[in-house]
Amino acid sequence: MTVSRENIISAKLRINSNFALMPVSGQIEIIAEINMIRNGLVIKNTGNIYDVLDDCGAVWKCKVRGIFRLKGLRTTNPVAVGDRVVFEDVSAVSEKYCWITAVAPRKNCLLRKSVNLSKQTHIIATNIDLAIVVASVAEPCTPQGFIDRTLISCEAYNVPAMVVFNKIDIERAALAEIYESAGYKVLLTSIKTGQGIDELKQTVSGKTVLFTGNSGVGKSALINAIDPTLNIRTGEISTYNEKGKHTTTFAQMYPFTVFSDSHAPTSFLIDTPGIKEFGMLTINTEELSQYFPEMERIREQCAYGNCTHTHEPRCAVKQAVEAHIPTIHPARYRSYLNILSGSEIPEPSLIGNKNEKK
Ligand SMILES: Nc1nc2c(ncn2[C@@H]2O[C@H](COP(=O)(O)OP(=O)(O)O)[C@@H](O)[C@H]2O)c(=O)[nH]1
Ligand SMILES: [Mg+2]
Ligand SMILES: [Zn+2]
Repeated sequence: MTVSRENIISAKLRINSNFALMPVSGQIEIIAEINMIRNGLVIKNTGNIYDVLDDCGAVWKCKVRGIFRLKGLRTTNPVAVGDRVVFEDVSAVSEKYCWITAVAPRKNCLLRKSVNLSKQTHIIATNIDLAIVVASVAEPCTPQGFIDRTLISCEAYNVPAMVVFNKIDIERAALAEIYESAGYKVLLTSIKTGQGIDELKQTVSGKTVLFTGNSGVGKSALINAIDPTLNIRTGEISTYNEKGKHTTTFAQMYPFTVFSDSHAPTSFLIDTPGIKEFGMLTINTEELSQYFPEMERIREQCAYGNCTHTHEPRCAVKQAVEAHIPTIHPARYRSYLNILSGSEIPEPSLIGNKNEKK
């Protein structure tokens, strides 16, 4: 086909290699210089660079165009792992990065305090179906208070949570019954013996799952056990460099096909660095027990509507503890009182209050 200068309609848009010189009708060809608009899922975020997985399984390096503002929230990253985004594919004009132009509304998100800027928060991940709080029974032993604070954050941010006690080959999980009686799903695992790994696979199937917990408990090892092809580095305890500052470690999402007869990823596993503290809500005294589901379940039986389950008469929670009714485990009640009374009051934060959503 001969193409003369006159019968080429040249638009002043950019060329996309897939769509340049599309024959339309007769002798006319159009050079359509149009940037492709694509949809994708953010699977990694380092600094201002985002890795976005498109629906065909390709990963694109993106940056954020324009300013995204979340209501009342100052974050170091406007977009985070787990976000569904719209981006402009500018690969045809060989720009290094594509541009994220929109972010879909989130169903939830988890934040932590920014490492560098104390007044800002960092979004760890969004759109989480399940947070797996990984606790280790030994080497290192995860303290109960740490598990409780993490669970409070999950409750407050509307993220369903469960507890996995890992390294069960070293020691028995003494704390497991506490969380079972509180109504959380609990799993005992070991990557050494393989205990609980099949059930863990079933649990994550079809979900976007965030693994959280202190450093060294086996988050990365568990994700590797679910999908051995991932080969995530494990045993990296040093999150501090020689100056005593955190090195930058980020959450990363791994698409994972649980059942090999399907090519599309059925699960998305998010590995996180050891997060000491989530950016917490301003939780006042009356509110705290809302984030202990076992207390929340019976609070209507307390004589006072705003019962803090401490000094009030005819308090169903205290009565349950005193009567050794297993629904309120004394260890959880003690933890509740510790958090209420002082140093353990969570840090103020700016988003995700359960009440605002209702
Ligand atoms: N004995 C034992 N060691 C484990 C188990 N899971 C992980 N580890 C070890 O614990 C160390 C830390 O694991 P890693 O996955 O890096 O922890 P992370 O910091 O939570 O990601 C590694 O040396 C693992 O081999 C387990 O079930 N049993
Ligand atoms: Mg790790
Ligand atoms: Zn009460």
